Amino acid sequence: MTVDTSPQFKPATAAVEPIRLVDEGGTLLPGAEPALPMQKIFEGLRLMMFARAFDAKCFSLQRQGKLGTFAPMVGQEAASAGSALALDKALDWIVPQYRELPAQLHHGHPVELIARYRLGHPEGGSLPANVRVLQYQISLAAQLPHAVGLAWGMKLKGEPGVSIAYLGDGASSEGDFHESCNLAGVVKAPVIFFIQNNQWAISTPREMQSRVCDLAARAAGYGFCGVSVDGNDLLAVHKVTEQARARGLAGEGPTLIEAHTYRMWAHTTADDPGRYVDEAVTARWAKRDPILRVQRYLAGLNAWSDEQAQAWQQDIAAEIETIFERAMSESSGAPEDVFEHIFAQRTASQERQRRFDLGSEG
Ligand SMILES: Cc1ncc(C[n+]2csc(CCOP(=O)(O)OP(=O)(O)O)c2C)c(N)n1
Ligand SMILES: [Mg+2]
Repeated sequence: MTVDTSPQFKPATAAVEPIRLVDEGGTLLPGAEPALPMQKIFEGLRLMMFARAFDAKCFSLQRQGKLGTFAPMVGQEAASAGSALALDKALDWIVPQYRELPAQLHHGHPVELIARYRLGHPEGGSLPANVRVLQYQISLAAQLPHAVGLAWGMKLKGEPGVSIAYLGDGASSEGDFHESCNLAGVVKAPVIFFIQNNQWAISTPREMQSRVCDLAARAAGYGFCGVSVDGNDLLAVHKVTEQARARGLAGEGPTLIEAHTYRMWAHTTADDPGRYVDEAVTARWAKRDPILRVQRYLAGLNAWSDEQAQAWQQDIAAEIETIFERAMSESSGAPEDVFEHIFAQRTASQERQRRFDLGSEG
């Protein structure tokens, strides 16, 4: 039997070049029009530099045994910061996975609480009521139905806002992702699914995640737009997210953004990427560093210098030292405190566990 090649048998789409405005050397590409004013570019740069230094500090503390396991986002700063810059803190919701430090900070998640969360202080799990950020989601893709619900709710109430749900390339293989996309498409929820394709799901590479040429192509299966962007280009990420937001507000429903980026460090502090990552690939991505790219772009406009970079770094380091000094001088609470934050009324089983924890039951 011959293979039917008629157009009704739709072929898989071919990969498209991700949208990019600024190249690796910091040069604006011909015809590219950045939509970010200078003051916002500086804001984005500061956010990215701060987040990288914050992760470096946490990494050092973790290695000293003073801080728990965490997922560094080094290398992915532009994807996170660029998207957050396109949002409105008062109207939009951020629904993170666990690698969105710059976006959380920009949207008003207090840095003091993030430090406490990483140090294991129970109070780090709280958020001020007016901050439109949900807590971290470790269970992959479980945040996505919530993001759709938030967006659909805003639409039903006639509120002018969108929700943006971050997820990884690995999380895009979960059932929750597909169910969320389907429902969001059907009800035209103003939600942005933002895939941070950092090429890895722990040690599973992107190629093992899906046969589609690019993850953005999946949107077509749910009846909405998908777009690929250079995730290490702050200006491009901002631009596509701004577009996605505008589409949502205009009643066009969801958008799927795939930001091509790279996880430069370990999956978490408990991982050893040396066992599965090719150093040559990491070195190639290092040349596409998102922070250097913005700095080079600004330097090309005579708006940035090495001295300025040094001054900012010192300033940021001092700020981070103060945050951790203060947080580490506080009590992180007693181990049994965890039982205070589950149910209003402890169950018999929790009560038994608590007594065991206190050493009064063997
Ligand atoms: C439902 C579920 N299955 C498995 C895991 C274990 N796990 C934690 S992170 C991770 C990889 C996630 O990869 P990706 O979504 O690409 O995000 P990244 O860590 O690369 O940012 C896995 C499999 C989990 N947390 N939740
Ligand atoms: Mg990943």
